[in-house]
Order: sequence, then structure tokens, then C-alpha cells
Amino acid sequence: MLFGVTTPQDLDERFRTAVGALVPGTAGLPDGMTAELARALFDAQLTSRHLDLAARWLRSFGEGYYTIGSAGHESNAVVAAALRHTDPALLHYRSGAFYAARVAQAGGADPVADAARDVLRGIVASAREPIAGGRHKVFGNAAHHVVPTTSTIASHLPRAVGAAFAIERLRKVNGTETSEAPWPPDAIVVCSFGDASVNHATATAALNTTGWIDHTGLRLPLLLVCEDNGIGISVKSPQGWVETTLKSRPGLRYFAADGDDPMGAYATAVRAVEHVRKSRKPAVLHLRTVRFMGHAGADAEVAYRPAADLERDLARDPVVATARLLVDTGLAAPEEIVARYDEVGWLVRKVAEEVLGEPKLTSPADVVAALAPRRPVRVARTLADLSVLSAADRSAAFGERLPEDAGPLTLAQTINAALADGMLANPKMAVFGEDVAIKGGVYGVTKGLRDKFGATRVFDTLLDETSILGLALGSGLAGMLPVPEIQYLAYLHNAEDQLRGEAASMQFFSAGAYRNPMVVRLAGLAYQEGFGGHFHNDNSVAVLRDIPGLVVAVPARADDAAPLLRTCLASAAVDGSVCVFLEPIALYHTRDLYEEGDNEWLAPYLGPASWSEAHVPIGRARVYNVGTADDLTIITFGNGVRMSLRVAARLVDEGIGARVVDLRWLAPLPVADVIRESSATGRVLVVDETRRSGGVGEGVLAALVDAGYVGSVSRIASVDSFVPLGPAAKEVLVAEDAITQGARALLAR
Ligand SMILES: Cc1ncc(C[n+]2csc(CCOP(=O)(O)OP(=O)(O)O)c2C)c(N)n1
Ligand SMILES: [Mg+2]
Repeated sequence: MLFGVTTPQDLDERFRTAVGALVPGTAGLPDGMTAELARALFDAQLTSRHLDLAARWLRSFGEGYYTIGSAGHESNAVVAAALRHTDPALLHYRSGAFYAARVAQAGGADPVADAARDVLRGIVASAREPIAGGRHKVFGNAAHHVVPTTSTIASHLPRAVGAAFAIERLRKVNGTETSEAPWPPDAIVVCSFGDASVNHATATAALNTTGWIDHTGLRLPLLLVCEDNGIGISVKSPQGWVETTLKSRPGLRYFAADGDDPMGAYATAVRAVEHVRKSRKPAVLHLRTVRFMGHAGADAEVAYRPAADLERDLARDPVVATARLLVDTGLAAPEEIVARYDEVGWLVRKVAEEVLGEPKLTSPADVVAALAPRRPVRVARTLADLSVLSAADRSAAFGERLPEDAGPLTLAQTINAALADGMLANPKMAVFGEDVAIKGGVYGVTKGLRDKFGATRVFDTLLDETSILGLALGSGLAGMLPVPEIQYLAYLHNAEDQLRGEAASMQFFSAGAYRNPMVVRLAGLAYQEGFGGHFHNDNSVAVLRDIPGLVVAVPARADDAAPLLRTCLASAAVDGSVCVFLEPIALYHTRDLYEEGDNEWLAPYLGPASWSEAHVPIGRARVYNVGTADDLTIITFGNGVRMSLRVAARLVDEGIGARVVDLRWLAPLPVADVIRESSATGRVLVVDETRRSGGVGEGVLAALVDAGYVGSVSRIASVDSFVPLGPAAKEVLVAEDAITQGARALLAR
């Protein structure tokens, strides 16, 4: 026999040998442990162990697509046993025994087969898999309150923090009454992850935010579980590092347990869970485990792990440890243990054979069905229903003057009023971010909202974009309607995975069972007269445009801002949409369009009675006909709308009639409107303030080509550069002169 476990057969043989050597005893069960629970834990562990063996068996003939297993981690079953079935769980990919134990808690007749079926369906990518429907192998099942996670290590931690935060927030709003919230008010969130993952920026963000929230005196019922096998793929965690770093976290109570002492681990897990549940304060359980059979199927760990390490791990097999307990206490003889091991193995193999033939996802439509479902009619109806928004509530919120009576408003004022109306319309909506509450935002867009709606619904967060989005992810999951603000587009980028990998993928990887509705407000784009340099004038939206299912709205002016925002809020509430509301900073306070003092960029605010009529569905552009409007179509958005309208007005003097199309939605692009308006003139000028490479214009051109558009097309875009400080900014950004030249050149063709 080679050192270490190299094959499933090897692991199987070693288990039999170890159990065969056990000597029956008559020791008593530890306090708090019953024979029934010990047997249930053992079954969960066996299920998980055999699932790992089955995954490799399926892989051996090309029917299994995932082999990262839980072997060596099976003592995580005790964590599930210490929790309630209704406590939301976000699990590490090695928490297989936790999952099996959680399924068993539901009290079904055949927990081994039930858990095995869920997991094996994931491994064979069956369309009947209970959470991702064949889109991913992940532990998840809404019926068992297991929320799916992604493969991006530690990326689920900020969401877990957010979910724990939201459970307490909803308790404030709903009291202890059960409401539409998916979890009971006294639930706690559990979130497991590996030891190497502790070092990830996302994990450190979540750990810090956990401490920060606790430090401010707020409650956070969160149990973090670090499943520490001492290694991340091939890199060892330095001796003692995980303990040192976890113990040093402010606000986090530290518990430690050894996986090869399942009863001790259970007792510790019970204490940790009780602590979190009663005090509503966060804790971490450091569960020391081992890893068998390498990182994943193809990983030959003998190449990088010393034989002595592998042998040491073998002596700490958590499944053998539970077998030993059962034998020591006389609950089972070694032969009975092996018989149960074989029985579970047989059950798992039988289920594996059953799920093999199940249908897979077989068409693009099947695959994307769950990505971002849209029910535009229902969204429109939701808005129509708001026409009866209580006048008394609005008067109470807005004070003496309703926004519709305040005269023409700027873009910033309009967004502010629409946010307030959104808060009135939906008591679950919350606005948060850096500086949004007391200060009311860097540009005053959220001014007064905290006074109107209180600090529970409008609050300042700590300065960490990953955590802001994590709070939104978790609170959306818990049933709230989060409207987080990222202060500047440039600062989305360091947290972008929370939007891309987590928010936008949730419905996809849970077949719609879970959703994280949100409207992320982002201040961005350039044209602040050189003020602020790149980081306050960032125009990189490529990073948003390619996120599947994401909605991106850009309001150019006040009269569009409110309908666009209302549509985003309604779509988030109705369909769980993940929306980005990209606000052009330079237009926030702009008043004039053509001439100084004309006030044409302002617009009166519409009261609820007009919202239905003013409704703008997702993906519908706005068209301005200028002059005859039949020579040229300018396709633009954001700052480009104002510049293009000014240029178009001047072109009329040259006898050129243009139609200016404001896309309003960068995702999905209003393709039908673009094609129709382009065909109407046969000449298209794309005016794109984002960059030539990766900018919005690329999408417009591609849409025209895809549709077989045969007219002339040209494009003006900003230079592929970061935006410099001061007057040099003009050198890289699209300017009105360039638009004029572009129009003339197109007409001269
Ligand atoms: C952000 C990210 N970087 C890299 C990877 C590739 N990767 C997958 S698992 C892993 C090691 C994780 O180690 P640990 O957290 O200790 O968990 P373990 O696998 O040991 O249980 C790495 C580097 C990843 N999934 N996500
Ligand atoms: Mg590890």
C-alpha cells in the first residue's frame, strides 16, 4: 500500500481495516448525546463518504463532472446537528456531511437516499438537481434552507453577514411575528469555508464587517465555521496561523473543535450555536479536519505532501472516529458498522445509477430560463397599483411640499424624490452605503431620506464596497429590497465579484429558488470639467455590460430618472432583478440644455397618478426628433444625450435633421428601437462617452450588424485611456465638436 490515500479503493480498505480493529466496549455516551443522534450523525458521515467514492466512480466513465469531496471533513455533520433545520446555511464545498445531516433533520423516510440524490444529481449535471437544476454542482436546497454558494472561495461570506444583519433588521420591522421572511426571527446564519480561504480579501472584508457591526452595538446572528484541513490545494496554512487570525478578530467569539472527536465537536458546536442564538452575536467555530484523496479527483497529492503528513491525517479519520464511539459505547459491533457502511454504500450507488439517465439541460433556453426572468406586464401593473399611494403618507414624508409641487427639478433632486417615493411604496426597501444617511450622499442625492424614514432603513455603512454589496445580497435574500450605493463607479471594480459572481448568478444557480433583488446606485461617468481625475470620472462600463442578466439603466435627465428608477425597483421586487442605476455625476445639478438659463434640462416631478402612463419598460429607448429628423440617427446615452441634442439643434441650421436616440438602458440594449430608428434615416452616428474598446458603442454596432443593417454607420467614442485631471480630460472624452464633425462626415459619404 502506498502512503496516504490515493484511490477510493484505498480509502475504503483503510476504513474496513480500522473498524475491524475496534474493540467493543461499554462506555457511556457523553452528556447531551443520544444513541439516536450518534447513529444519525454516523449515517450522515457515511453518506458523505460514499458520495465522494461515487463521484469518482462516475468520473471514471465520464458521467460525473465534479470530484471535489468532503472526505476527512465529515465531522461537519455535528454542526448541522447543533443547528435547526430552518437556520440558513451557506456551505463550503466540503460540507457534504453537514448537508446530509441537514436533509435528515427534515425527518424524511429515507434521508440517506434523499441527500445522496440531491448531491449526485449535481455531480451528473441532471436537470432535476434540486437547486441549480444542472447548472452547477453545489450544496443547496431551499426546502432545507441551504443557500447555494459559488466556487469562488470566500465570496459567500459577505452575503452571509448580510443575511444575518437582515434577520435582525426584519425582526425590528416585523417584531417576533413570523412574516414573509424566509427564516424565523430567531434563526441564525451558518457559513462554512476552508482554512486557506480565511486569507482571501473577501473573507477578511466579511470578518472585519462582522466585527464592525458588532462593535457598533448591532446584533449579528452569524456562525462562521472554518473547516481547517491545514492546506489549500497544495499550499499549507502556516502552523497556528488560522487559530491566530481567527482568535484576533474583534467581536468574534472563538470556538475550536477537533474533527476526530465527533462528540467533543458536537458539544462545542452546541455551545457555539447557543451563544449565537441567544446573544445574537457572531462566533467562529474552528473545526480541525483532514483531507483525503487530494484536493479533487485529478490531484496527486503524494507529489507535494510528505508521507508523514498523509499518515497523520489517516489516524484522524472522522468517520472512523464516530465508528469508534459507537463501538466503544456498545451501540454497534464492528461488523454492524461495516454492514451499515456497505448498506449506505449500496444505497448511494443505487441512486447514482438512477440519476445517471436523468435528462440534462439540452438547449440554450433551458440553460438561461432561470437567469433573469422578466415579467414586464406584472412590473407595469405594480407601478399602476402605486397610483393610489397614500396621499397622507406622502405628505407626512415630504412635509409641506410634495415634489410634484416643487417646480422643475434637477436629476439629483428627482432621484431623491423617487427614492423617497420608493421607500413609501415598499416598506422593505432600504437605502445604504458610504455617506448616504447623515450627509445625504456626496452629491446630496439621498439628502433627507434618513430623517424621513429612520436609521433602520437609511444608514451609513463602513467603507468597504465588498461588504456594502454583501449586505445587499444577504438582505435581498432575506426578503428586503436593498438599494445600496457605490460612491463612484471606479470603486465598484474592487468589489465587482459580489455583483457579478454572487448577485447576478443567484437565480441562475438556484433555478430561481433564491433571489437577491437589488438596485445598486452608482455615481459615475465623466465631464466634471476636469475635476476629480479618473477616479471620479470613470467611464468603464464593460465590466457591467457583460454580466448575464444584469439590468443597467442610465438616466440622462430628470424626466427619465424617476420612471427608470421606479422600473428598476419594481423589477427587483417582482422578478428579483439585479439592477444597476448608473447616475451621470456631471448631470446631477445641470439645469440648462441649449443656453444658459433656459432650464431645459430640468423637469417637473410627476405624482403617483401619472406613474403608470410615464412607465418606461426595461430596454426601451427614448427618441428625440430634431428638425426633419430624417437625415441622421444619433445613438447615445448619458452625457452624450445632452451633447447630441445641442449638436442636433445646431445641425438644423445646416439643413440637417437628426433623431437622437437615448438608449437609457445599457443592458439589455434597446435593440428593437435602435434598429427601427437607424433604418428610418439610413445613417447612424454612435456617440459613446465610454471607451472605444469595451465601450457601449461596440454593443450598438454589433446589434446593427446582427440585424443586417445596411446603412452607413460611424462611431465616436472616448479614447482608450484613463481620464486625466484638469483640462486634459477634454483630450480623451467625446466632445460636441467631434459629434458635429462626425455627423457632417457621415452625411458627406
Ligand atoms: C477566489 C478563488 N481563487 C482561487 C480558487 C481556486 N481554488 C479552489 S479551492 C482552493 C483552495 C482552497 O483551500 P481551503 O480554503 O483551505 O479549502 P479546502 O479546499 O482545503 O477545503 C483554490 C485556490 C478559487 N476557487 N477561488
Ligand atoms: Mg484547506
